[in-house]
Amino acid sequence: MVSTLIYSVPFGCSFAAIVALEWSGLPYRLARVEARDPASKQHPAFLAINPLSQTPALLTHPGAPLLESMAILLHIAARAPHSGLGFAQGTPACDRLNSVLSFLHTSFHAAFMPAFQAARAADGDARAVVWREMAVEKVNQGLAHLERLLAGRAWLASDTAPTIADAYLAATARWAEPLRLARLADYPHVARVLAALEDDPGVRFAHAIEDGLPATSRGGFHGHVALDQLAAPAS
Ligand SMILES: N[C@@H](CCC(=O)N[C@@H](CS)C(=O)NCC(=O)O)C(=O)O
Repeated sequence: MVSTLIYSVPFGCSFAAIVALEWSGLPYRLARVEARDPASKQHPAFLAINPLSQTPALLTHPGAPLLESMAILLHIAARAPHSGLGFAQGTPACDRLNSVLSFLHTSFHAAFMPAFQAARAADGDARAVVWREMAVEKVNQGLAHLERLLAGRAWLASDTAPTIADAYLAATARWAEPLRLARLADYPHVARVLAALEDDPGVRFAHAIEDGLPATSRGGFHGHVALDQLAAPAS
């Protein structure tokens, strides 16, 4: 079954799911949401799939939406059991993966939200200063924790190959410098892993997709689908 991932630009955390799909070798299509274009972000077919208007959303089958990054990444890993993207539940490796993923999602991703809020604030909105201060503190705390997790390890949850946790790290840590929240050079283990990820064909593919450039898939990508063509969820 060819699944369809709805991703958004610019800089969506849905980047992680593109990378994971590419690493998995599973067949998939992509549907693009332009987050700064209301016609795209509020497209009725997208809202029918996710009324929150958030990405990622994965149609595992036509009309069968799966929402939330964690659920989507774990679904991809489970559907590609020999990819090394995830591990069997209940094993120590899976416990570490689940723990790292939860941290990345509930603490690290969340740490950036006040900075995005500040970036959208009207000129002169005094709250923006406070929001940015919150983001600087929390993002640096998050990077310091990731630095500890990565000391002496090749990847966040594996020593042999990247997992879905590294895909999510690539999607989120890239926000720190453009938003001027932290310097990655202060976190050498994080910087090392991010540099390795930037060199990875799946990550390069996801960047090319986001940037609208020709993208070379390892084979799973079956092209884009227009939002109009998305199947409505079965009621
Ligand atoms: N809990 C959701 C949050 C996803 C999320 O925040 N996505 C952002 C892009 S990084 C988005 O779609 N934001 C648009 C909005 O909230 O209106 C998940 O983890 O999938």
